[in-house]
Amino acid sequence: AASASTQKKPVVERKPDVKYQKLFINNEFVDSSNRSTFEVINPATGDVIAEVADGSEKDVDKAVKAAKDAFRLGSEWRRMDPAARGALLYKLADLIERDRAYIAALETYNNGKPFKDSYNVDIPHSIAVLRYYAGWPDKMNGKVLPISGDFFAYTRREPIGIVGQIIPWNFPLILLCWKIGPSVATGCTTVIKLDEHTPLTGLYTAKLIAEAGFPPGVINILSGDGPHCGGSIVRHPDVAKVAFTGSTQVGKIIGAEAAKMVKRTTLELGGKSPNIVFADCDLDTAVEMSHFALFFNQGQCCCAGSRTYVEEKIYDEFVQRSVERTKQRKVGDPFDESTEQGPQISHEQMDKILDLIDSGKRAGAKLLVGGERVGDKGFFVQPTVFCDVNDDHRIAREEIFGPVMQILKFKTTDEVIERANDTDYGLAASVFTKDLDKAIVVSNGLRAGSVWVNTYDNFDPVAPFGGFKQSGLGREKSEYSLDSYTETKCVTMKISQRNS
Ligand code: TXE
Repeated sequence: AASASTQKKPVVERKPDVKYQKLFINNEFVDSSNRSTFEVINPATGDVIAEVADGSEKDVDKAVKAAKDAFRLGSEWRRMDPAARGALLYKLADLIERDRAYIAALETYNNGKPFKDSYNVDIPHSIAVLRYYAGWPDKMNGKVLPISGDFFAYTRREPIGIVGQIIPWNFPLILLCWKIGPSVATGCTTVIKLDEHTPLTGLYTAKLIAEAGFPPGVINILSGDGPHCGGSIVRHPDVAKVAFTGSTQVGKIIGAEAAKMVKRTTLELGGKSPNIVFADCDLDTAVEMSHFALFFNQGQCCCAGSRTYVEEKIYDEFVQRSVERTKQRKVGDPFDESTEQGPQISHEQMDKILDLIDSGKRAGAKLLVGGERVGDKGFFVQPTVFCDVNDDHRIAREEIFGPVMQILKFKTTDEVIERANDTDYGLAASVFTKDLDKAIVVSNGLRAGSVWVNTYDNFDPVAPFGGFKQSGLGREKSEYSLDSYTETKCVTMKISQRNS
């Protein structure tokens, strides 16, 4: 890799060409069966930037058929050596790396996240995730079992089959890679639906999937709406497993629908993650990381640290420093190098956030900075901080999914653990302290799938991610994710004589 000093700055295309707008089925781009399309909006301006094919139930049938053909016994995919499946993922990662500047620009153009985040976080993390999964196919061993009697028994980890996957708009490329990585590594075939707000980088990646040499039908990528296109995937009888990332509300609908056919299901849903700051922390780190934990990605993170519990002794100073930091946060054109915060994804999301801010004000929480829309073009919201928030305020209970920080005061360790756990969610949590014992005791007491200590949002591919309680079902990334894409088969054979 080039060193920082020799690395060339990318040439940033502020209006990247939108090259692919159709459904990707069997390695070909096709119109939707009824030729209908929907508009894709640039959230920084509100302008239409593309018309994209609107996948219908018929298109889902077509895509599932392609995935089914690719999964037939004796097919190129089923006969492929495991290591060759890994090589395809490495190749895809290399192609994304080759086109990093273009894909990062397209992600920013469509999603509104700052280009420096698309380029330095979203694209490199997507590549790392694909490379992580690329190493797995030839390392998933079965076992020979010490069975009693004259038998020989072994297990095999077989692909579940055709997988249906549905992703949201907050990390379009990253979540595509989180989904196709384990599917390909385990030898499944997939039909994945992109979010209707952000289909552009996924459709471009489709082109790279064909270029990498994946056999037709192994990965099919659809654009389309939730209830019809997404719902048809979930209900399709040939889809054996559903993997969904999105709201808890929709996750419950999908889980219930999938359960009717005993489909395997993984759900990665919402959160209201507690971030606990003890008086004995390194305050500079805690202020900066708490700010990052909430405001990163315009606050649109399922694991956003959206309940900041601060110990009484340092509460006033923490509040004051957090407000100062938030006042410096630069909001604006996501293509500007100095921008830290772009627009929210849609008018609807912006309205939801402003409504929750209002509820906070009305409930009596103290608004210290922000609280309004920025300008009247695009969907920008001011970085906002509330202090003196109570546990029963809506802003302390509901997922805001925007740049709105809630600071709450606590006195004792037992009290804060109990309050942190008093929620239907359980996705993530964090602890800031220099006391090792406290860090471990509190981490172990928190009912959340990820706990970060003196840091936040570490998303290394080796680490599992997923929720306790209503934040989800199952784990993504890491070796744990492979279990939900495989079935364990046990083959038992009668033999004439078993010896030790
Ligand atoms: O999510 P939806 P929305 C939360 C966040 C946000 C709220 C609403 O709080 O404010 O959800 O966002 C597809 N059958 N998160 O409305 O509706 C849909 O097309 C099948 C947290 O955008 O859950 C899209 O592809 N699919 C979350 C995906 O579900 C359906 C990220 C997500 O959309 C469907 C996003 C249906 N009936 C929002 N209805 C996270 N966990 O990070 C919708 N979809």
